[in-house]
Amino acid sequence: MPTDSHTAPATSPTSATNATLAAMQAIVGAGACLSGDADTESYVTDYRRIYRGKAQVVVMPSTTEQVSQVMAWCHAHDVPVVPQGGNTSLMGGAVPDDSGTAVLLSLGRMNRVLAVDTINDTMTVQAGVTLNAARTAAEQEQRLFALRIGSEGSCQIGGNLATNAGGTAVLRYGNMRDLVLGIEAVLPDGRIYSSLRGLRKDNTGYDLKQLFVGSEGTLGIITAAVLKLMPQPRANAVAFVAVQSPEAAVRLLGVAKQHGGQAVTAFELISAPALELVLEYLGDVTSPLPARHDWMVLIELTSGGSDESLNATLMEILEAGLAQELVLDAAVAASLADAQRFWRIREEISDAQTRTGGSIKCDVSVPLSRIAAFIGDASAKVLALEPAARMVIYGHMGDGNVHFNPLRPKDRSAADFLGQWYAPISEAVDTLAHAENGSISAEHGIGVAKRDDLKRYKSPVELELMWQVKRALDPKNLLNPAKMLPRLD
Ligand code: FAD
Ligand code: S2G
Ligand code: ZN
Repeated sequence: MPTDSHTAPATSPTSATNATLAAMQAIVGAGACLSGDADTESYVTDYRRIYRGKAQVVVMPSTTEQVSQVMAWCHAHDVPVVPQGGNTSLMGGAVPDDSGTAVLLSLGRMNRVLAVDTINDTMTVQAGVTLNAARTAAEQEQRLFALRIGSEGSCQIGGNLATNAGGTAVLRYGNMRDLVLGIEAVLPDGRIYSSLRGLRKDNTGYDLKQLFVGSEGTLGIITAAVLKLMPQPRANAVAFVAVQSPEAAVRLLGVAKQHGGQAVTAFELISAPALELVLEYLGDVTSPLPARHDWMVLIELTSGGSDESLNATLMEILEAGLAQELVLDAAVAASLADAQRFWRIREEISDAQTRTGGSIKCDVSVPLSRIAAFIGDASAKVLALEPAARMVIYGHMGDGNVHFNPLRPKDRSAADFLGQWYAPISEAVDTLAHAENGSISAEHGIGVAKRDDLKRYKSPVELELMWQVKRALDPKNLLNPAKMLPRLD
């Protein structure tokens, strides 16, 4: 796993830090700045506590104007800036390197919902609004903001945009790129770009806002956004289904789409080791199914109709799946509590891995028609290397995306397992995904973790173009330097 070290700062950290701290305090006030290792520790350590860096100052602006002034000062003084939202990303992109030269700019204080327009079906929010707060604000107006990911309590809309977050409802509603209509962002030199318009059609030149989506804080600091709102579904039907194999799961998805059409909202694969891990981690939940099965899927249908008719559609899907010998067993949620229990099992798999340690994260996507073959080939490859690896495979199969995360055997430490297998296993899995015309990062981005791998999987033209965009917007390479883009020299 690459770590990152830069050249030591030009001047002694103390003098630089004092000057920077004074300048930041003059812009945002002393109460909105942190310095010193103890106060900044939680900001400079990533969610999985794998990447630890150092910051001159953590600055917490409360307005776009303050962000602009912070960026203009750092630009004039050649101080790198790392934007941070909820610090829940998993690729090391939201924390500074250990040089101690960077300012960490946290958007957490810019957390206001600015407007909800239920006629235009849009919501305008500041970047520091958490995903949960955004979803709640939409719900209060009988609308749905459709992004749904397990970190919603902490992750922020700015970070969701900067990582083009996906999650468990992409199958129905798309990812953040599909859910945004306008963005306001502060550029590396402090200029403010704004397209905070709630238009679903606007063909007036390049779609500049989309440059910032998925840019991982390397092109601009997102300070606000206009988000699409959807009708709030009235009916919901969920089932936890045992299937013969990943191939049977893909065919069952086809049956679900045939019978359920647009109502198919989520289709999440769960392997037996993934279920065993999360049940052990939760401790207070049992499997929804009486027997053990190698493969399961969580299916969710939602619609504006009645629960009865949607459940009838779900039963049709399961009966057709049984008739075609795709389905081995199924637990259908008979209440909201059941549905929530099924979802809790699915959503907690991620933290179960983090708590266990020793998870080799391969967040891959391949064409849906190839995902079963990929899972078979990649599993065989990993088990040939390490027969005792726990094959924690789960996630958004409906999007062609699985979290193919081999996990350390119970009797091996995380450090030992990752030390021996992180590189060979992630390279073997990523190479197989690439061979299937797939992606080595379907939703979590590149950060530092996958930066150097990118050179193997992106064409020279793609890498050159990305660097040309980076140089055009950030010629001093101050915004989130050494993240996402590998050096080409
Ligand atoms: P941060 O971690 O703070 O930052 C992420 C990146 O964006 C960094 O490069 C940072 O510099 C940049 N950035 C942050 N804010 C801004 C801004 N305002 N302007 C410009 N750049 C910015 N991800 C998924 O896609 N799907 C999932 O299903 C999913 N499930 C998860 C479950 C758990 C339990 C956890 C811990 C994480 C999960 N994630 C998932 C990963 C993570 O939550 C997402 O990537 C999320 O979008 C990150 O948001 P954040 O605000 O925490 O960003
Ligand atoms: C999810 C979380 C990250 C991981 O749960 O859908 O995106 O691989 C993942 O643990
Ligand atoms: Zn995911």
